[in-house]
Amino acid sequence: MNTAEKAAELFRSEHTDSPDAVWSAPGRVNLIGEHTDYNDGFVLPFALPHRTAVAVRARADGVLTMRTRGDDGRLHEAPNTRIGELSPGSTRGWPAYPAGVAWALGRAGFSLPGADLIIVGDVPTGAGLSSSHALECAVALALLDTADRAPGSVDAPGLAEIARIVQHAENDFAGAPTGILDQTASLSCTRSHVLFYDVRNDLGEQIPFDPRSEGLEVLVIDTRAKHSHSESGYGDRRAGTARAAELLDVRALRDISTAELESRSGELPEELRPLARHVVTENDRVLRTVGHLHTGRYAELGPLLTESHRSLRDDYRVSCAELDLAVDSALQAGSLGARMIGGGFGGSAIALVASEERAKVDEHVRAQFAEHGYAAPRLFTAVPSDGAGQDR
Ligand code: GAF
Repeated sequence: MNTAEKAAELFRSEHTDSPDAVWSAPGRVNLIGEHTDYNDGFVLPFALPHRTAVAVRARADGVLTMRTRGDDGRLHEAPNTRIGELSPGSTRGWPAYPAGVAWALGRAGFSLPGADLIIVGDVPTGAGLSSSHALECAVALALLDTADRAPGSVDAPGLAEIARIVQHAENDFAGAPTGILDQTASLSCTRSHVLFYDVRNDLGEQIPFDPRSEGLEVLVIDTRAKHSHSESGYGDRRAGTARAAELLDVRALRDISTAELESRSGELPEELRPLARHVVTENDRVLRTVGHLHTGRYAELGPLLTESHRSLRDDYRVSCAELDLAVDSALQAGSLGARMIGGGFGGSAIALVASEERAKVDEHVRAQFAEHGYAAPRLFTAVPSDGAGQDR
C-alpha cells in the first residue's frame, strides 16, 4: 500500500466515511545549488519517491481537524482549530505546519470552509530531505481542493504562487526563515528530471536526469545527526549574505560574478568574504552542472559536487563532523563526487556512485560511522520521482 492508500484507509477508519480526495507531495534532494535560493540564485533539485499524503474532506463549520500516523506508528491528534482564529504562535509542534498553511492561504485571500485532514508520510524526518515541505505542500493542495481551487480548476493559483504561500506559512507561522527551494521542488519536480530553477525570475527548466541509464546512482546518506544551532546558523548565513550584497551595492549576490567578487572582496569585512564566495561560486557550479546535464556527461558532475561540499564546509561553514565523514568515506570508497545537501548542521549527504561500486561505498560508509562511534546512517538510492499531485 502506498502512502496515499494508507491515508485513505486511515481516513475511513477515523471518520467512518471516505475522504473527498487524497493529495500527496514528495521530499527532495538538491543535486547542487545550496544556500543560493535566498540569494536570488539557481538550484537544481529532484523529487524523491518518499511522499506525504493528505486525505481530506471539506467541512462547513470553519474547523480544521488534523491527525497523523507518527514515525512511532501511533496516531497523533491535534486539538481542533477554527481556521479564522489561527495566528502565528497559536499552534505548536507538528500541527503548526498544516495549520500555518491554512493561515497563509487565508491571508492570501482563499476562503476555506474547514476540513478534516488525515496525514500519512514516509519522507524521513529530520534528515534534511524536506519532510516539512512535503507535508505543507500536500496540505496546501488538499485545502485548495476544499475551496475548489485545486490545480487544474478555474481560478486555481499557479504552482509558483502556492510555493510562495507555503513559504509564507513556514517563515511567518512556523517561524523558520527558509527560502523557496524546497516548496518549489516538492510542487514542480517531475519524474526522471531535475528542475533547473532560477529563483529570481521564477523560471524552471525540466532537464532529463536518469543516472541509472549511465550506470550511476545518487546515493543518499542520512547521517541521522541534527545539531541544535541549525536554525540560528541558517538565519546568520542568510543575514550575512544579504549584508554582503548591500555592501557590494547589488540587489543580490546573484548579480556578481566570481571574477568580480575576487577583485572587489576588499569592500567586504573579512567575515563576510567566504560567505559571499560560497554563494557566487555555487551559482557558477549549478550552471556548469546544467551544461554537463544537457550533454549527458553525468560523470563530470562528480568533481562539482565535491567542490560544492568543500565550499559549504570551509566557506559557508554549515557542515558538521558526521556530514564530512559521510562525504570523505564515500569518496574514499570510489564515489565520483559527494556533498552535503540542504541547510546543513546535520541531515543528509549525497554521493554519485557507479552502480557496481554502490555496495562497496555503502559498506565503507557504514564501517566508518561505526568506527567513529556515530549512529548507523540510513542509505538509499534516490530516484528522480513525481512532484506533488492528486492521488484519488
Ligand atoms: C533549507 C531551506 F529550506 C532552503 O530554502 C534552502 O535555503 C536550503 O536549506 C539550502 O540550500 O532546505
